[in-house]
Amino acid sequence: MPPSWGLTSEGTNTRMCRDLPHFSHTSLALACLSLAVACSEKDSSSETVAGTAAGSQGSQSASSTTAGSTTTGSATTGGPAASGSSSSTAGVSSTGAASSDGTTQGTGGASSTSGNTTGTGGGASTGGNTTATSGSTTTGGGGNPPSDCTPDGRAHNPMVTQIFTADPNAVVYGDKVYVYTSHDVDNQENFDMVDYHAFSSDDMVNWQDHGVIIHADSLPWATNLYAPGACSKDGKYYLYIPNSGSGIGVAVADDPGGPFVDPLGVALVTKSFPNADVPWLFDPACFVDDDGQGYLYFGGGDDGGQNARVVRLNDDMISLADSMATTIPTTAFFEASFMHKRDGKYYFSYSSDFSSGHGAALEYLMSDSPMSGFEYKGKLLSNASINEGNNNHGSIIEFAGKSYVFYHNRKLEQELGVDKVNNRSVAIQELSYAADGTIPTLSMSTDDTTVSQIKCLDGFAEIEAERLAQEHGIEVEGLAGETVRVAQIAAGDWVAYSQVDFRDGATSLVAQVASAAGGGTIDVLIDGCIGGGPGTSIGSCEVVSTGGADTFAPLTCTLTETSGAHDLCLSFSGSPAFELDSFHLE
Ligand code: FUB
Repeated sequence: MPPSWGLTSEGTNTRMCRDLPHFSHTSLALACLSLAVACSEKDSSSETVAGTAAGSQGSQSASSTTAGSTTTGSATTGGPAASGSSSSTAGVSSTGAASSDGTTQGTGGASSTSGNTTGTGGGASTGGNTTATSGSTTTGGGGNPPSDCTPDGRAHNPMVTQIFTADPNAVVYGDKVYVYTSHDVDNQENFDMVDYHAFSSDDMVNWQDHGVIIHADSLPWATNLYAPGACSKDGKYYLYIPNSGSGIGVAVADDPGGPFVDPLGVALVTKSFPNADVPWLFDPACFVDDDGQGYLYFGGGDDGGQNARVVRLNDDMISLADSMATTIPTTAFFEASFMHKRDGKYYFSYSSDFSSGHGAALEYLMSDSPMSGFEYKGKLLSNASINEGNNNHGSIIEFAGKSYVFYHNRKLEQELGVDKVNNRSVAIQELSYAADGTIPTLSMSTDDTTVSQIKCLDGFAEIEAERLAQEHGIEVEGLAGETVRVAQIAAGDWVAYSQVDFRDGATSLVAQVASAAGGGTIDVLIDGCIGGGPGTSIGSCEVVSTGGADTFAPLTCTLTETSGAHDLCLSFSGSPAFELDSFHLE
């Protein structure tokens, strides 16, 4: 990714296939996939089946000032801070299990509930493994009650720009949508992915990046992490993980935002499992039916549509209940299995092959049963030139009364001039159903904005800085469950949040920043700033030292009093030398 968009080159990712040539059209791309699979497969003899853009805003508002933001003695948690990412959030304490960053699962003792008392140090959080807790469980804010806020926001296409994302597996957990994605490595020629990110939202526009939720380094049986599949059962969250096209394993988490851990240490499904010897043993999709029965769908390969498989899972979700996989006969099946259920009907969707009339569309079957009796119904999403005649991968959810399809496109890489067909990005569109339950074919959109925002983002609750509607130039760094934060901030970069509720009036923005020596300015802008427009400045503050590059402390920016719903941007200027964890309004 060009530096202007700030993606770093993740140095450790490419293990194999580095030297494969660049494939730029369909047939060669298919060859590429096969080669990538072949050359990244691990020694099959060791297989084990377990258990049977824009420039500086230049809005130098003179209106406000920095606040103290000292950090010493601030309440930090213990617990190992892995990966050198910063350790703790000063003053925002939470206890309990390492909830994923920003999901309000930690119960937390003295967690900041007033929303305006962050950074007071004192009551250090407890909790052995509660590193960081950037997700400070601030709920509700001090000051005035939430307004009757009607958002006027639209999801962006693609929905994430800080990294390339692909193969979205969207799932609704509680009142949030979680999207588990492959992470395309910058400039990858093939499929060199080695970790996964999860993104969550309760409004479909502001998407929280939960950081790296699992990495191939923790999976002894896997090298390249292709499309993941996610589902939940009995309070645990499962991620089914393919090792390119050679096998599927599983990881488990207590929080949907991770971190995920492999309980087996070996693949769950390999080609030695009866009837699982498909050309590409990958693209798992898990589905838990209303009766609690879990199913794992998978498969891929271009030979007559007979490579889709399903196998039942045991209650533990980490072992197989069937003695052999069942074939799901399809039309033009290629890859990207997905299962969802609506009004008692089972929908098995997939990406079709490149034969005439198909062309990597998302197509689907319907049945009254999860394992058999499927009828081909046609395309639900046609592919488009934005995908350069290359692969597609989708998932479908029902959320807050609407239906959505998630898929990937090549819009961002084309805008960036990256010219790699395998730097993909996830997009969202609304889906509709006919009265008989079939899905009218949708055209893939290239619009900059797609679905409507469902609700406002409460500015008086702590907002993770990486809960982004859009960004320019920054990176999101950190491991799930630790301090995931906005990092590598340079002058001209910005982060944007859609339709933030300022309630009856906010007069300051309190940001959790970490800076060794200080440096840089945060300009607070509203309206017209998403996408890099100038917006309207309502305040700014200079970043001072917090006592350490990993020491987060509150920095208060005084604002021109502002109320109601506004797009909110934090634009960085000067010589930024800080990272940003979260913020709230007061
Ligand atoms: O991302 C790698 C592979 O590309 C996936 O496993 C396929 O579904 C295709 O999207």
